[in-house]
Order: sequence, then C-alpha cells, then structure tokens
Amino acid sequence: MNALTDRSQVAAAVQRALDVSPITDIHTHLYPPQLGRLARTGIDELLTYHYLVAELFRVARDAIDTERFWTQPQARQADLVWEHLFQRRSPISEACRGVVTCLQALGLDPAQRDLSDYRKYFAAATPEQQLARVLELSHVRTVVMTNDPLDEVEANLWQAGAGRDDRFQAALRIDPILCAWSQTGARLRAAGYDVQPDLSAATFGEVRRFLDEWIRRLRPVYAAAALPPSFRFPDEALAARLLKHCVLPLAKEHGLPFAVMLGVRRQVNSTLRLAGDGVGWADVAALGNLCAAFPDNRFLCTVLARENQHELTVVARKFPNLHVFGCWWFMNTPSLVAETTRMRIELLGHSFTFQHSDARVLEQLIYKWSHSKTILAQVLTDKYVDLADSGWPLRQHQIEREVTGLLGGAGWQFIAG
Ligand code: RAT
Ligand code: ZN
Repeated sequence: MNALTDRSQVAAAVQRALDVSPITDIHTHLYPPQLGRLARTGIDELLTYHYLVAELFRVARDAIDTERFWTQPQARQADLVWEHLFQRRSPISEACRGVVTCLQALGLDPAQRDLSDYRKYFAAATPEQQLARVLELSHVRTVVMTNDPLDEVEANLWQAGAGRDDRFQAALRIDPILCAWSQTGARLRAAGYDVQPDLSAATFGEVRRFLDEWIRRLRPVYAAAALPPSFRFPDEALAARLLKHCVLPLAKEHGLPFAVMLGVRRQVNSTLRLAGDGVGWADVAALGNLCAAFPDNRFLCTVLARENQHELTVVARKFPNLHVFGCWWFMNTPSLVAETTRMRIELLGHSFTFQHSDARVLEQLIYKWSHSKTILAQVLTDKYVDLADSGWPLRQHQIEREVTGLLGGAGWQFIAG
C-alpha cells in the first residue's frame, strides 16, 4: 500500500480513522436508563445544564432573581435559558453551540422558536431507544460513569440491586471522603463504621472497609476524586493522609488506578449551586510526588487550569504510572482543546487519552465528541503532514490504530495495567 504523502490524503486518512474508531468516554456523569432520574436526557435537561445556567445569569442578571429561578419547575428554567441565550442573542458560546449541534444531529430544526416540538420529539422515544440513537450518532461505545457511594439517591439504587449495562462502566468517586471528612466521617459513623475525626489507624481501616464494600458492589474501572488547588502531597492534611494510608493501598490491592482531577474551587458562588464552582492553579508537583511515592499504583490525571497543562504533561513524561486524560470542564473549550492536544502530542506522542465528555445529559455526547473530533482532525493532520514532510511513510491502518488509542484505547490499556 502506498504511503500517504500530500495534505489532502493525510487529512482524508485522519478523518476516516476518526469516523470509524469507537470511543470510550472515560469520564461522564451519565447513567443507564435503569437508574431512572439519574439518567438525564431531553431538551429541558440540555438547556438547564449548569454550564448554561451560569451563562443565563450573566445576561439576565436584572430580569431573573437567582433564588426564585431555583424554585421554578425545570421546564420553566429551560424556557428562560432558551429565551435569553438562544432567542435574544446568537448562541455562540461553546455550551450554547453544543445544544444547536445536538438538535441538528437529531434531525430537529434549530431555528424553531418554541420548545414544544422538541419536547414532543424527546417524549416520543423510550430511554432505551434514545440511548441507542445517541450512542450510534456519537460513535461512543463505552461510557464511564461517576459513582458516588455517599450520594444517597445513587447509593440506594445500587444497594437495591439496580441492573448493570455493559456500556456503562463504573468509577468510584470519593470526593466527600477526601474533601469533606468532618461531615462524611459523621455519616459513616451513623452508618455503623467505627471512624473517629482524628484519623487513627483504626479509622483508616474502617474507611477502607467502606470503600472495599463499594468496590465489590460497583466493580469500578478506577477510583477518583476532584481535589482543590490547596491539595499537597506529602502533607499532614486529611486528604493526603487518607490517600496515603487508606485509598492508595486499597487501590493497589484491587489493581485500580486512581484518577486525580486537580484544580477545582468548589462553590465560589454558591447562589449558582452546581454552576457555582470555579478553577484555581493546582500544585502539580504533588501529583509527581504521588507517582514517585506509589510506584506500584497507577494514576490518571486531568487538570482544570490552562496554566497547569504544561507542567502536567512534563510530569507524565517522568512517570509511566501516570496517564493524562481529557480537557476537563472549563478546558473543554475549542481553543484550549486545540492548544492542549497539540502540546500533549508533541510531548507524549499518543500515550494519553485525548478527551472525555463530562456529559451529564445523554445527548451531550453528540456535541462534545463532534466538536472535539473536529479539533483532533486538524491537530493530527498537521502533525502527520509534518512527519510525512520529514520523509516518514504514513499508512492508513497505522493512523487508525493511533486514533483508536487517543479516543480511549490507550486509556483502557492503562486501566487494564
Ligand atoms: O463538568 C462538570 O459537569 C462539573 O460540574 C464536574 O462534574 C466535574 O466534571 C467533576 O467531575 O467534578
Ligand atoms: Zn465530571
């Protein structure tokens, strides 16, 4: 087979690889239909996505009272988002454009002025049908959920024996243990675990027992926590001690990677509720220290601040037990995805997971992946053309293999150990 040489051939080969590669979405907040209202879908969910709610309050500060907004039914909240962000102005932000992309991909007319036809369209499909349709349109084969055993609604469903769906893999999320120990300790105590606020050896053992039970119940592919910019390691703070004495030894025992999501400042504006979290610069050196102190553990990492991306990529070069993934949340913005992906390829080759969607609403898989893939196509084409210009023979099958790796294959390999 002839090597691909000119730019149009390379671009076509990359596009084909992107079209045929199945995606593993390594971090989402999606759930299978049997988890009932946790499995969000439809136009009202799309419009009340917290990324859009934050934008609504920016433009309708005088017209909408924040407290009153939260007391309104979801359909009314969606009407307000539609009116202020989609009717009174062009929906040009990334989160707004995402809704437009979804409507178009689903065969709905984005120019529709009222929401009732969209609502009818979504009401006509069963959750199972809609799931199949969206997975097909987005080329997503597997999604990794976010499973918090301290979320009462979710925990009750699993404890009641909610059925599993192979397309949805679990991730054990433990933010409340690492970041809110005083409340979480009290809850664990109430649930019969003999934990003390001071974190004695016996307490570590009890936390471990709790986590162990949930690992056996959920069979997660990794454990994870989002950590604030103040996180340090080593450190005498609770999060660092819990990680050192409890979480990481347990993760090692179960062969589970631990995903560190660095740089979130929770509730910088609590009136916005879920939309009220912000970003701060993280101490990426702490991650390197973790990788060095626990060489037999595997770490996944994504960082929220643009300013931390370069350091994270360099740390990944130093530690083969670290796998970088995705452009997280505020980083999932086309200009930042482009620069971050370009840099990661230049420093790491293909040894990272290009993207995760963070989708909270099923249909978001469509836009988050199609927007990201457009960027990956541009970046990869440039990089492969540079390589061809240097005299390297490029082959279609090789490009396909590498694209499959970037779209989740490399992540699976890392997770599998
Ligand atoms: O992107 C988001 O929706 C955020 O609210 C968070 O869920 C974040 O991704 C997280 O996992 O903490
Ligand atoms: Zn998330």
